[in-house]
Amino acid sequence: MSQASWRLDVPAAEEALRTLKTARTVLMPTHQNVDADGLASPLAIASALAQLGVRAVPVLSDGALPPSLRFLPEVDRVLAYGVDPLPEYDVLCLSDCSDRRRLGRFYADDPSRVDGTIPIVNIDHHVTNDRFGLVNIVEPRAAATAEIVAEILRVWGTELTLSIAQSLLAGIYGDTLGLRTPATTARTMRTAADLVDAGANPAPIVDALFRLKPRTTVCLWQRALTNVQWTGSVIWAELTQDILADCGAEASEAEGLVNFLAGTEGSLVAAILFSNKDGWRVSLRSLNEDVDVAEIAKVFGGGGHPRAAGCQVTGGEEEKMAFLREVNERASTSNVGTA
Ligand SMILES: [Mn+2]
Repeated sequence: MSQASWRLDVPAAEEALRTLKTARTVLMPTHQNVDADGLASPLAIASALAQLGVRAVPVLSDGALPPSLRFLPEVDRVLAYGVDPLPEYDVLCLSDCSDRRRLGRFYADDPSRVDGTIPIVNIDHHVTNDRFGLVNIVEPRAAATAEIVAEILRVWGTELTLSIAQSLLAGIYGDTLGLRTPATTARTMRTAADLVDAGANPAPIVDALFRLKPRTTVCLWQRALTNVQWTGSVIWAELTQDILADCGAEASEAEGLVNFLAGTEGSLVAAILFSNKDGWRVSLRSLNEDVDVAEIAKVFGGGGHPRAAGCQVTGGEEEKMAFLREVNERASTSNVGTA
């Protein structure tokens, strides 16, 4: 299905650069549970700003670098929140962050950090983005924030170095699962091809993001798959802190699992429920065009994309089952005669 192409808001891209250039230091906190797009985008922007003599520092809001993202170029320049001291900063640039609460502990420890007192440049492709920035470049039709960043850097006149090209391609591949998702357009592919022309190499990206996995991930999948359950058309599995600890695994290692479950015949939605102290953090996926999991997640205070979203369920077993029943109901009623 071809989609109407989007057009970069060029004046906003120029205004973003003007704002970023006023900074002595730009801080770039990532969203929590950072993924390839969420980290590669700020890395590419930081490199582009370095060409202009502007210091920009990406910060992992969760305080840790997911092992699968260690391959990203110049990842050594990334700080870990709560581990490394934060530099003084006078402009914030958030990329791939649909709302400020997604900044995890960086937000929770002090919400006034992102109340607008320090100007925010907001670059994102989530349809649920609430345009919280002083400058907002939000394009939901882009398959990845990195796809938008590639356009922005063109406007900025950035030299497309090997590491910038590799970062941006990693961001695009990450969100499109290697140019395979419905959000992937001809334009996405052309941008990817331009990046390959600039020297980016897809092979190590595909290996790092989709093939290589630690043993802990196999342990996690093994434990999760023995506990797969159905609530109507919702296929789901719960991962407790105990399971994560037994396997020595991180929650981020279950991302592939929820995508795997989403391809199960007869399912409309796949969910992984990660238990936490308040209840569960839920990751939702659907392959069905008629089911918008971002809309479903929104009902529970979450957000994301039509095919991939997340939210928090607060409470106990009763609230958990009520949540799953409601997801099933919303998925089933939004859908006419499928699966
Ligand atoms: Mn993204």
